[in-house]
Amino acid sequence: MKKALITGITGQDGSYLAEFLLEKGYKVYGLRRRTSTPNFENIEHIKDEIEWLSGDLTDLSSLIFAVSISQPDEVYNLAAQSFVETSWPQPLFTGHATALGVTNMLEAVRIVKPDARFYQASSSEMFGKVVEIPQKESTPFYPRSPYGVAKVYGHWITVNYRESFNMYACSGILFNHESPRRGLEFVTRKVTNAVARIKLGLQNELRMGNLDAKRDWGFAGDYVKAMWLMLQQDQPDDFVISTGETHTVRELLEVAFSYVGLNYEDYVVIDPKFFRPAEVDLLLGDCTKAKDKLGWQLDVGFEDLIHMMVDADLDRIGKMKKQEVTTI
Ligand code: NAP
Ligand code: F7E
Repeated sequence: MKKALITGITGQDGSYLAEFLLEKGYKVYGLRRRTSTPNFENIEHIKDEIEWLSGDLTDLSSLIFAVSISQPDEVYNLAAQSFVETSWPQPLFTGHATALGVTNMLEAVRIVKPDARFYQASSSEMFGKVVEIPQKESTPFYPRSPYGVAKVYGHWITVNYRESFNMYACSGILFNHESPRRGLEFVTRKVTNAVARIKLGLQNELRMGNLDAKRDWGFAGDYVKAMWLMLQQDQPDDFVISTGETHTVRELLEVAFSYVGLNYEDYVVIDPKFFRPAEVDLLLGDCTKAKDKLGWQLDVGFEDLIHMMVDADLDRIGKMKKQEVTTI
């Protein structure tokens, strides 16, 4: 039985990856930081199948302990301060967790289990103010936020450990990927949650930032398969994972609102509060290398993804509303 250690297992990607690996027969260890209230929402359904370890990316001792206990064949480093907007008011925490946290995890693996295969969750945010369209593995980085800068460090330290210590370490440069388990502050989920609330009569406006930003949005369930594939190759390497399509935030609004028979222009209010100090205007990935070398392909397209998320939010909020009515 293969053993995998996942950091960031309570997040969107961690929960899909844990499901995927359990289905493949892996023993899954999940590193989880202590929180004052439980945050198992994404992982509740498989919570009892996971071996839980307590730790934090900023605490090397906890990572050494986690690798010693789990003796993993594969390590998926998904934990990070992952919300771009928060990286401006919290640049130092973002740097500690999202940048130096990667070195901590690599050190724990190098010291305790150097033959473990290592996946680093790198990001299309590294391309930032893009110097080439579409972006591929060889495109130079130009990050535009403390988050993007931290991810560039995480990417290069992963490459460096591969080259310095001959470790099997891969960096997956993933473009935006979404799902019903996406955090509520990210734009897709903010929109689908608001659409459901407006449809159910719980909200009547939606305050948004830059509607002209363009993103290459895919489904998280498809993307975690690529992470696993990267660790099954003969040689470690870095790969871009994307859909090869880009859409504006405005198109996202159109797709989500029209799905429930509404016009977004009747509800959306532009609020300067949601504009960023420096924006990433356009992301569009070229994942030819992943398709050719990994045989990776995606199943869910943009419109189906947004419809799936609206349906999930309608269902979740509808049930909560019903519960409230019956308890009153
Ligand atoms: P997410 O939902 O925000 O999950 C982040 C996870 O990291 C959570 O489990 C969180 O724990 C954990 N975490 C945060 N700080 C930590 C720390 N100091 N020590 C230990 N755990 C910590 O993110 P996601 O969307 O699943 O993304 C997974 C990874 O891929 C992240 O590294 C992200 O930056 C990267 N990425 C994401 C995308 C995307 O579009 N989703 C694209 C490219 C790269 P709590 O539950 O306690 O908060
Ligand atoms: O913003 C614009 C915003 O917060 C997307 C993370 O997973 O993907 C994600 O980062 C775009 C930006 O994601 C609102 O200005 C407009 O241009 O959903 P987001 P992100 O910043 O692209 C990358 C690949 C990661 O690695 C990150 O971890 O949407 N936008 N109005 C808005 N964004 C938000 N959040 N809220 C708005 O009201």
